[in-house]
Amino acid sequence: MSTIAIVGATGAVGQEMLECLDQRNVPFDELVLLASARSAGKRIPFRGQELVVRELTHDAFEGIDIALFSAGGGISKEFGPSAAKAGAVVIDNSSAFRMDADVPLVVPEINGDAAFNHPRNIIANPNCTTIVSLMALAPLHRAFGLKSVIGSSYQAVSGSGAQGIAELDTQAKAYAADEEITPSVYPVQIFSNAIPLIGSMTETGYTDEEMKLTKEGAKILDLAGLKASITCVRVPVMRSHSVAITAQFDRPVSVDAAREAIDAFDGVQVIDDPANGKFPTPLDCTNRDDCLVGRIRPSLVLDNALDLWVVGDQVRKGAALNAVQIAELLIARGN
Ligand code: 2RA
Repeated sequence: MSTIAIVGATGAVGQEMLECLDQRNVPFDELVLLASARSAGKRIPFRGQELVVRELTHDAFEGIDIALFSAGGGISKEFGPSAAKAGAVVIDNSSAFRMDADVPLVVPEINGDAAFNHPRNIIANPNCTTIVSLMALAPLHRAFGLKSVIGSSYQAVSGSGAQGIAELDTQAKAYAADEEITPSVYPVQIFSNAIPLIGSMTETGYTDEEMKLTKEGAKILDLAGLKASITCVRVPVMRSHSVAITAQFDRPVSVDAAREAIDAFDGVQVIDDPANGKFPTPLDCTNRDDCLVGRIRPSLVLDNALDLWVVGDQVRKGAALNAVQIAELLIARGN
């Protein structure tokens, strides 16, 4: 079996990785938790025992078979190559290596086989909004040939990590107490608000977050000509992302055929009877593995196109679960 390390074990995604490893009974010999010197020594309960967090250093990866990274791009860039050199397969949740040609970018249900070709011993976990969007788009692409995507995302504060969750909680309590709300994580108040800017602006007029769906989607679907135009919005939701999508295809598409294609795909379910109050919301998918799709309808604007709504737990399938599923693929094949 394997020795697994989690880098960033005390963060929101790191904690969720522990949950996923436990709940899915992922087989391993030893679990090593690595974090900053500030967190070293912390004791984290796991399967009735307590794991002691070790300090992340360049030589902390001896004997590690799989290193799950979720500590930000800077940490991944600094320590990922050391882990890979020590023989660990790095599964990195940051954007550090996602677009490197020799690093596979993997959603197991979509392009799982790509995980086995990792010449640098590094595998990249896609951006959460990309994962959630593609869990709806991938089955439709296979059935009808995806051509273009136009969308808007409604992204949970968990996308900003534990600090984002704490910010919304603090502001909600301040609002309830009729106290002044002072933004800190975001440029403006997030409670009872929506912020149409996630990440940093690029010369295209889109943010780097918005450009990820185009770039990462094309790589994961192996669809070089994919066009995607999305507006990413931060909303006062705790931990699940939602994406409203208009998707155009090469071939004619029907709502029934789309529902059938999505329902037949692992990791995603259709909840789509809005006339009878059945549609998926961020709360419906929170703490769940599956992404949920609804409001599927013919586009009123484009030919061979559908409008739809997809939700997914940003911390779980959008980050931790996807990374753990990649690790499961490697373990099942003996790394
Ligand atoms: C966000 N997708 O939601 C980005 C990073 N997790 O902030």
